[in-house]
Amino acid sequence: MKRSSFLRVVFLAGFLTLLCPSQQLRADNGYEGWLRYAPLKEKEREKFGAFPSTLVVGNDSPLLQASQKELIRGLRGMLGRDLTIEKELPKENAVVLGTLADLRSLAPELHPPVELRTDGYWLTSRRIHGQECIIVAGATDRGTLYGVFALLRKIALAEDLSHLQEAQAPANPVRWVNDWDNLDGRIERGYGGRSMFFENGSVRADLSRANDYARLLASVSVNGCIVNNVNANPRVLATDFLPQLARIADAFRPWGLRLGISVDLSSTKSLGGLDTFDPLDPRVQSWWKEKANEIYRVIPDFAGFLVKADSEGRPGPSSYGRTPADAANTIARALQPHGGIVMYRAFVYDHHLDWRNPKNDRARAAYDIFHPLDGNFDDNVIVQIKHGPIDFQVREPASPLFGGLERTNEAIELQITQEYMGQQRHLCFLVPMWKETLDFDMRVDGGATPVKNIVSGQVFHRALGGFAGVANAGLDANWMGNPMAMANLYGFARLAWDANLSSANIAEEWTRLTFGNDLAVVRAISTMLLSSWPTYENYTGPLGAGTLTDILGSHYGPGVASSENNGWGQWHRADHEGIGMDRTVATGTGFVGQYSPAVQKEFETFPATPDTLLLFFHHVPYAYRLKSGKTVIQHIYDSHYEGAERVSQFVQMWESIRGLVGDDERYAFVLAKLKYQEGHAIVWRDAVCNWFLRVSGIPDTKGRVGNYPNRTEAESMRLQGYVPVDVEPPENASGGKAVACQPATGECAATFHFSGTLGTYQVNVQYFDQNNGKARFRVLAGGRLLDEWVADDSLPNSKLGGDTSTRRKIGRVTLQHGDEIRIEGIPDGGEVAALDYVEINPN
Ligand code: GCW
Repeated sequence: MKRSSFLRVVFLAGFLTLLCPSQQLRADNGYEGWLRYAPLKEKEREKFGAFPSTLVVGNDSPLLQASQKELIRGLRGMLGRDLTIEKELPKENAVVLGTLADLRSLAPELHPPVELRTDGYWLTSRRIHGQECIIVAGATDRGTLYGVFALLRKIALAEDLSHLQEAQAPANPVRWVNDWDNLDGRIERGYGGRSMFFENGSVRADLSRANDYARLLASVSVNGCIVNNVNANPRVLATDFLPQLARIADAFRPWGLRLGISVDLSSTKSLGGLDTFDPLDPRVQSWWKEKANEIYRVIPDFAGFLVKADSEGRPGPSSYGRTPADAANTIARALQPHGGIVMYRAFVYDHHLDWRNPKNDRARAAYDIFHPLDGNFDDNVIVQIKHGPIDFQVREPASPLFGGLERTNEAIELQITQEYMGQQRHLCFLVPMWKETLDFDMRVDGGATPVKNIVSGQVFHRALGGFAGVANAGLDANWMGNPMAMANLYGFARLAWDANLSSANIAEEWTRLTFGNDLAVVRAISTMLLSSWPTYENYTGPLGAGTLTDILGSHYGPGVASSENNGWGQWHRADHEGIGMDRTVATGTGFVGQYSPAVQKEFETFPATPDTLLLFFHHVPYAYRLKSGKTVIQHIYDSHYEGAERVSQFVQMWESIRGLVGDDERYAFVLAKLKYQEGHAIVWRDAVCNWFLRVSGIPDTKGRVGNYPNRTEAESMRLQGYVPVDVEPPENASGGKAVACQPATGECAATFHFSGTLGTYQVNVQYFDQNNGKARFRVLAGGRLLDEWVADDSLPNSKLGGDTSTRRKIGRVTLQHGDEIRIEGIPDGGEVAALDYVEINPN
């Protein structure tokens, strides 16, 4: 279905639901995310038999109106109940909704058990004038809205409300998402379709999607959204563009979500007509002041600016010999009178580093640049720090900068969009990874100073700080390209509210809200989620070496050597003797010295360093023995086999809950993704293992690597029309080669004879699904058609290689000795119906 017609269907469905609330019209394509409000089971519903039927709302602000509508919508969906709205306290049980100030005028005797901080809420059940009431009271209107979502969450989780008493407030004042949307409608590192904000250089006419996004974000208490790419287009500040942005802010406002934008620091030149963007030039300073005034005239609750500067080619203060503090303060002073803030990214580094110099280290950059500026930033500036010192790799230590800014506001930047983590095609629940960083104790001045308490402002007594998450949700029906990826958006926001929540808790909560309370479902999905990151790590990058992905291209498939011999600084330094970056003070880049003395002790020596981060901090020979007792090289082999094997179990776990997850559409979608991941994990496994086998020359003690007895290479089959081609790098195809059907040929075939004995087998066809055509494949055995399909996925490459190599699994095939196996390929466009191998495994 085309997107536009699809959206029409979604909105029509929504409209019909409003018209006939009793009818359970469900569009379970993932659009509702964790806000499904699906009818509770009879038994669960009984718990809410005494739930009031009347609603009293304290004031009529837009946020309270949204709160009221949401409560009605949720109760209707889950309990099939409607609420009658009253102005005064009625003579019957009621839900009372409002700010603490509203509550005081209704029932002055009621006080929350603790003082509610900004955005906090209080849920309780109390008698007011003899009537049983459920009270939802917020410190502010926004807090009340969060309270409503919290109450609805409790109902969805079928919690007992009879002794309701909960007062909560967010640990972090800043809980923002960053969306890297370009004004032309593309999203940088977005895997959920095109932008919901922009198209063709303008803000979209229809912003209903942005409104729904704001609702989703508000339900988990996100309070700010940067709507455009950090690689910012100066046009976003143009006078005629601001009213367009104001329309997005309008769509966000009922949900308490404030709009902010990324800005290009050279806007004074490219847009403002000045001949400079020197932050200390008075003309530059007054340009920013006037621009801020102009913004606040159309967006009175504008949140602030996000800045990427002196980074990956973005202009910045270094052009004028100025510091990030100079630049941040200039624009912060423009925003300050209006209450706006500047999020200045610490992701500042030189991507033309000389890789031949063993002392060079990109990981050092943020601390080297920002630590000396501590105390120089204005109070409405927050330094936004990626969680690790490199760039969202599968395993990084906490950035030492968190411990290096005692007199500066900080925020942690987490990447929700799975750029390096399988791009939403692979299941990878990132909450456990984020928690490792949040819980990491920087031991500043010897005390307990975990990252979570630093960014919240608690440790260094900062008034501002918090979380920024790169979300990149798009127009896809399910927002992120995969319903399972929504667990990361949910988890990010829950941690921003309370970083002490456990991964298990968040996984279970999300699963119940998204797929229902069936215990088998909750168990299976939570298990999958919680083991998915270590699994992904296992088949991609080992022991802190970083993701071994193609860092020069898609950041998706394997590309082990791509990080070496270039200036990007994502080096793992693997050669024929060993692997890892020596970052020690004694012999390496000195990066370890950026941590507090207590933390330095954890990383400076081999024996102290945990296995998981060994190669991040040290260069070791392949025969080095880990704490696990394995050698490094055997660990690389074993972990890759274990990881790939584990994904097969995910497929089985998912299949075990068929029929229990509420609807077939999401079930089938996720199953297809998991099956794809199962095949791609093998591509990863083989590429990484073969690369290390070739480079180290040390065989796998278990004899698996380089040894594939059940495979027949396509290049060794009898080829009609197909021609063998080299694949680069060679480890990304079995035997380094594939066969391609050159377009002129029209149709090709590759055949061989089965050499095993009579039995049932599983036939795996490894082919390449390029994104520049829709080739077709047919597989026949002994003249019988086994399977046929169209290679129409949109993987991130048009070439044959690790991004496009895909497995088709054909289960339970009866074969006998001598059967002819024939694969036919019909190319399309630039796609050459390429094949890598066929593997026939006993069932
Ligand atoms: O990891 C890199 C990404 C870039 C991104 C950059 C950043 C927006 O590959 O796409 O640019 O990080 O975080 O600024």
